[in-house]
Amino acid sequence: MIPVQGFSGQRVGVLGLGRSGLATARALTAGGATPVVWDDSPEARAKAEAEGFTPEDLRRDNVLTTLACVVTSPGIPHLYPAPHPVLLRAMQLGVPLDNDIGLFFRSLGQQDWAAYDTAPRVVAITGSNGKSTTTALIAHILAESGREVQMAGNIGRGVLDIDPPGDGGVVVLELSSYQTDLARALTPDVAVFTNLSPDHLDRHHGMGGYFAAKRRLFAEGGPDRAVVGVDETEGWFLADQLAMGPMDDRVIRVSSGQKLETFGWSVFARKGFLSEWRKGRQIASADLRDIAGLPGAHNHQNAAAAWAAARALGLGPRDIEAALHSFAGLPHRSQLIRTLNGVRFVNDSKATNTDSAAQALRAFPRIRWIAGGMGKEGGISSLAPDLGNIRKAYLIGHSARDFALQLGATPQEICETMDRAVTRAAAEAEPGDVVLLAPAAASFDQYPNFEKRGEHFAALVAALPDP
Ligand code: UMA
Repeated sequence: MIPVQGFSGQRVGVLGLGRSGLATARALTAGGATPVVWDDSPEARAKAEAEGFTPEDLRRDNVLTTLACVVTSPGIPHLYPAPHPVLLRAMQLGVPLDNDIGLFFRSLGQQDWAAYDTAPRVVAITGSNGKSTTTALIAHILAESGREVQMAGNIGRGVLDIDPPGDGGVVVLELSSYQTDLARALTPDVAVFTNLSPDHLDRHHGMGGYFAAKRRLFAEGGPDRAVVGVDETEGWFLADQLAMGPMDDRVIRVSSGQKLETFGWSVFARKGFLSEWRKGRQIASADLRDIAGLPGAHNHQNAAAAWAAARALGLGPRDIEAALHSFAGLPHRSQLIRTLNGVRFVNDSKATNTDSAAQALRAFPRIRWIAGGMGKEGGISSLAPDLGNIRKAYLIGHSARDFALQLGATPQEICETMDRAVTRAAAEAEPGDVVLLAPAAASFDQYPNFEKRGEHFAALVAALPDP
């Protein structure tokens, strides 16, 4: 755990007692502060009490006015669509708001760093898509190169929960817009912006607010190096704002699809090949086409961003390339489960909407597509341009019949259940085919969440008889 500095002997409010809130309460205690905890859910309060924390009702002014700061959780709105009443009242009383990310950055530096040969460094990754894969890939590359590395943030572990990093250690943080929007300190050594597409717009009052929240990662203190995906206008703008000119190599521009040869530093992937350019010359390249854990152009964008971040940390191209090959991918995201008789079985259960299903459909040839579940508004009509690689669709769940109608001439079969879909797809697949679970729908009609859906698919595939 990272003991929180700067609040010793003071009372600090903690609103929300999930993963980030509980880690914050523990870290405040370790730093000598008194966490004053609250959650709107009685169950969450009971869990905190069982851990020895004493809930106090933060809705009361006479509690709020005793606090040096209120630390809130990312899932609790502080502005839009409406501020949580505790946060609004804290603002009206002039009590500063912060989150665990802000506390982390102000508390990370320790006395004993003076004795280290290499001070610990922090890489922070934000963006709409590919954050988790890019984060996990950077951590994997560092670990394969023998570096001490820890991963936290939106990827599932509260940032204050990690161990104090050792000599030369690297902390890799995935940060959501909820987290970057509020943190009072944001000082990574390397910051990565993957890409931008509409998401969480209700929390940010539209696209402008969403981009502004992400941009804060590059503004509050400024990273030494910025890795910026420039496949959208917002990325071009951010890179332009950060650099003194095109040859300023503090900014590493990254793309999937565009050639970027005229900048101080750039990394781009085109047609399956990654190139790194510096000051007008190509200095490294890698063939990404056969990397099983990183299929498709969207993963090549992730690979380019991770490559750039690892280079910014001083790693060599050959070490990075070797590590890309051993990256297994994250569960439920283009995850290769098994190859049987030349047929690949891929779990992309995280593809709960058409945007992410489209990326998966573009990433593979000859697809036997398992899709369906609780479809979103509009069904799969927007996928019409991406159906060309599908040999046949095996449709499951609530939306199976709607999807069937929208598929038109694409061969299809209504299977209802995952069991039947896997059995039918496996029976009909030929060597070179890919049986792809990319549902383009939520899982809630048949599963508690997308993870359980993916696990069920993986279990069924594992149980298919060997030839
Ligand atoms: N709560 C209230 N009042 C409210 C709303 C919530 O008291 O009005 C309480 C809930 O009762 C609950 C707690 O707040 O006890 C939950 O807080 P939270 O939703 O912020 O969840 P945490 O468990 O703290 O997890 C958070 C991130 N969650 C969100 O951003 C929604 C996790 O990201 C993150 O991994 C974790 O901190 C550790 O850093 C998850 C996520 O869904 C994966 N992220 C979103 C995404 O990826 O799209 C942004």
